[in-house]
Amino acid sequence: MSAKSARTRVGIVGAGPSGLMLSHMLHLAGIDSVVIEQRSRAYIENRIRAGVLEHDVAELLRSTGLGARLNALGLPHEGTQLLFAGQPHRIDFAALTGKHVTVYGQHEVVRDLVAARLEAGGELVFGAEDVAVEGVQSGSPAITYTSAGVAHRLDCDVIAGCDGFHGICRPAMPAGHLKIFDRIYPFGWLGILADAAPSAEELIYANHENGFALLSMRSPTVSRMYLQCAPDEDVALWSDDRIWSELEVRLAHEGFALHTGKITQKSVTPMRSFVAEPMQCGRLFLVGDAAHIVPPTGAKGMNSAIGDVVVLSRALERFFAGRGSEGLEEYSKICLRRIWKTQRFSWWMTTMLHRMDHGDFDRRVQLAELDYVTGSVAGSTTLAENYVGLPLT
Ligand code: FAS
Ligand code: PHB
Repeated sequence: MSAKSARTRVGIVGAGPSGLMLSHMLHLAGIDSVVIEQRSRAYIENRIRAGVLEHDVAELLRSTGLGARLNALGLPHEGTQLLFAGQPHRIDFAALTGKHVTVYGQHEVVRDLVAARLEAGGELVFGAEDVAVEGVQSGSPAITYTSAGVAHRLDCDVIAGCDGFHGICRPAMPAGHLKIFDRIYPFGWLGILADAAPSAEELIYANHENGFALLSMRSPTVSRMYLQCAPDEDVALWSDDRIWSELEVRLAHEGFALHTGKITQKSVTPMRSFVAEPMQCGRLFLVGDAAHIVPPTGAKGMNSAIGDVVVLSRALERFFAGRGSEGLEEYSKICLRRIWKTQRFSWWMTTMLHRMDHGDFDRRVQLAELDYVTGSVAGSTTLAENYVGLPLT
């Protein structure tokens, strides 16, 4: 039986922050798109991942009509604490940059985007199977997929590969087209979600002899915390008690008391830095994790995905308005300039804060770097301006 066919300007593979935000920005520009997602709506709206929005990303969500829940539930943070040698040191984002970040879970951003797209009559296909792209080097690419047992073909002018690190779009590029830059770290993060009031007002990044720890949060009653562990750590070996007692050790400092509670989620995330260049091939454009991955220490994953969306949506707006294809031709070059800066910052935060087992000399240098960064206005400013986010445009 032949496939059901349809046509759209921009076919989008993946309904994570990249795909949904791109579809939202295109809609605001009057450009139609269809989002093809393999998972269910419930799955993507409950997938716990990133937690911090850069200043300009939060402003972009507000300026594109997505500020209601963000303003109600988001937690503005004007600084963060770096804890090392048992002493906390505050980096004052507001004083150093005039900007702040907002703690607001990625799953909340996804919920807001799904609601906005459905309210605007956007076409989101959930539960798609056998998704494939074809003709990306022709002027008429297409996405094929099966939905509810029916074969579909979506003819597009452009395809956006927003399907994450394990998606099908990056592998659909011709052999030899991509140059891959990859670094795999010898550790991962054991992350928990707990019904426990955050034990501090702001995030605490701790460099401890036992390993890195991060105190984060999702709301006044939900904590999000992480422990450095082996990249292939068996989460079953970590009882709730063991997790709380290790967090207590790594976060210990004068006046600090760890609030514990019911752990509702535990998972281990491996750490890697990854970039695929170029981020485009013909009419296929890679966005977000489909093109690049960072260790989450700098809270850049979702934020850099949104950065790509801003560049691509503006280039597509010019292209479909008949104002030329330069923006599309320059897409990868423009994105990679900002991406490599977020890669550097994420690598820097990761190597400065994690136990690296590179010997005593390197350990002393690591502590000296933390001492310098937290004791120098120049050092603190470089961390602050990268953390709150480099300009989106
Ligand atoms: P995503 O991976 O979010 O979305 C891709 C979408 O494409 C998914 O919904 C997927 O189901 C879909 N898809 C994949 N293959 C498909 C196919 N063949 N057909 C159709 N759909 C397909 N970042 C932080 O800043 N802080 C964190 O703490 C943090 N923790 C993370 C933990 C984990 C386990 C992971 C994997 C990532 C984490 N990240 C974190 C990074 C994360 O937030 C990403 O940067 C962000 O999700 C990027 O968004 P997208 O590019 O939309 O990719
Ligand atoms: C989170 O809250 O999930 C989070 C916060 C900051 C990070 C990484 C993760 O650097």
